Amino acid sequence: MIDFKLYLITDRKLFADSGLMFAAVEEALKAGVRAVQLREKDLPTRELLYMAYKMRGLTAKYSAGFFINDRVDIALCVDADGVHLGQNSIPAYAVRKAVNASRITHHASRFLIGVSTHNSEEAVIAEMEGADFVTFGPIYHTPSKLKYGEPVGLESLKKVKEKISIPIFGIGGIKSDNAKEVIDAGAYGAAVISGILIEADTASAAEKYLKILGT
Ligand code: 3NM
Repeated sequence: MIDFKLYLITDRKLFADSGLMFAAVEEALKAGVRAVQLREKDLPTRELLYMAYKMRGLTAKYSAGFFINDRVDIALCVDADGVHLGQNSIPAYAVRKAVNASRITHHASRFLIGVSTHNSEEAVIAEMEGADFVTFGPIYHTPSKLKYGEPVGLESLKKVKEKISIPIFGIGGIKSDNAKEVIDAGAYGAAVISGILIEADTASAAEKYLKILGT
């Protein structure tokens, strides 16, 4: 069961230092954000682990879900609620097997697996391989177009929605003023970086999304 509609993703490069990022994430949590993904792909392992422990503590304080991008090992180390896999990550079925082996004794709740997808084939495969949810995008142009490719648009979101039954989070350029059309096209929720983290008033930016998406 995915009990959040707004999926906040981190990017420490938007901040002068990581302390400011933690402060912004805390503001968003206070405003009601229920899930955070730590996505700091270029950090050395030990720095990432340290940041992950800290973010786990912060999200736990607000009873929010916590996901680690790509690194299943770090997700398990810090007792995250799940992992978010890319197309080049270990596939979901392999993660599930490893996690079942390591958590069986002390965890009642399911370890959640999200997968980043960019076309319907990837989404169908993610579901078949055991993902609990996918992100699908980029829906709109993002400032970092080179990294994420051309927008896939709302029509392709509608088509993916017809093909899979796990929740789909739209991602890429989703702002509070276009979030409703993403939901209307079939998304369960929205995954957001800049729409929340670059806003001077993080809390009110988060509240705007939550009002549209629901918590
Ligand atoms: N993944 P913003 S788009 C991290 O399409 C990410 O898979 C994407 O940032 C994908 O909310 C994206 O600032 C960037 O547009 C999302």
